Amino acid sequence: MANKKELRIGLIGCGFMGRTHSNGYNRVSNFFPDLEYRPVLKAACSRTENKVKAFATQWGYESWETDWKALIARDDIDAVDICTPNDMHAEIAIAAAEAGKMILCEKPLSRTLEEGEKMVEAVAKAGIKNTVWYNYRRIPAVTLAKQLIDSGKLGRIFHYRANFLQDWTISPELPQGGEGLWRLDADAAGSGVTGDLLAHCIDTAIWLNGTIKDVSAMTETFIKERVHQATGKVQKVDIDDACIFHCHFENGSLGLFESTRYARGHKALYTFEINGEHASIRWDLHDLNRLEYFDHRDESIVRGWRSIHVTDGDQPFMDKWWVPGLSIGYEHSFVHQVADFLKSLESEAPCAPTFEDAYETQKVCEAVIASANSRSWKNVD
Ligand code: SOE
Repeated sequence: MANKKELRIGLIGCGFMGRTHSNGYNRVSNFFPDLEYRPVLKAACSRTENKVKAFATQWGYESWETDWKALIARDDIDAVDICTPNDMHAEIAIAAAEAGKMILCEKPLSRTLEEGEKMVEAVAKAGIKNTVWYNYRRIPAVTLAKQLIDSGKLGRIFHYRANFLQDWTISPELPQGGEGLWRLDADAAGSGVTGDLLAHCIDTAIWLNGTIKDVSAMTETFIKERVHQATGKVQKVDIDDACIFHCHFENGSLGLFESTRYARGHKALYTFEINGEHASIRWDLHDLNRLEYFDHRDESIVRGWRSIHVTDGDQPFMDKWWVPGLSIGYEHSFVHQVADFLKSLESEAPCAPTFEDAYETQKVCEAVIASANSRSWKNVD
């Protein structure tokens, strides 16, 4: 460990994502001992002193700040990790880029395309490494799906189908704004399920199946008014509670996407299925180490859906310490993303998805909302 180069991290925002990222930094050198770099947890930052102190102590940060500008001004920080609500992403990222810091930004990149464009410009101008935490790409079974598609096993792709279903906002008593609940406040979040959940599905889809050309969407806000935590008053709800869209991909395939926070019984059901000329694959976050695969070229008497438990040493991310048959969890997708970011420091290679990649997802999200609002098809570009 001592002879590794250091990547000194300053993390802003101590909520759920602050925890997942911090766990990634803490674990990565154990799981990926060959990396040249190791993260050093220099400072955590959050507005509330008691909260940030407790967070820093729990996760092993050397110090804390209550003002993100002070954190960015420090010359003992190499990389800024943005885990704040979405309304702070652009301002912090642009300031961090101007200060020459590398940036790891929580998804979605931004609330709007306009903000996203400025963020992409800022990191390009500063020439700094950047990545956006679309963590599901780095679940080994999802990475295996990418390998199977890229190797041509599926052949021409006809259909891409994805769902992200939750049920945590059904109660009308839930306020908008505040800890965790900023996701219900359009000013803070930008959009509802489109930016929060479908953005994951879109990122994975673009990565696996290429560019999305155009979209036709519908959205619904089931609970029209909620108490706003900041004002204490009942205010209009401007987020999409549910969104369904279909689309054309550049490669000629058709896509169908659905997301809602009103699917009683579903906590985080992210699934996708891809149907190709020769083979199909499907994946379900609730059984995250399994990739289901059907290959029509199999001998007919044994042809059927295979259930690949992705734990074999040859499979992505699986060769470091665990043995076939033993599973890993959601938190490892973040460990893997840290590993890939550290790896990217060893060369000129970017760590995907970069701000520029995430901007493509942002374009689709914006087209989806515009399509729903206008009840018409929208081109993504
Ligand atoms: C919302 O509940 C949420 O935590 C998203 O914000 C995350 O991005 C998603 O991975 C899980 O659900």
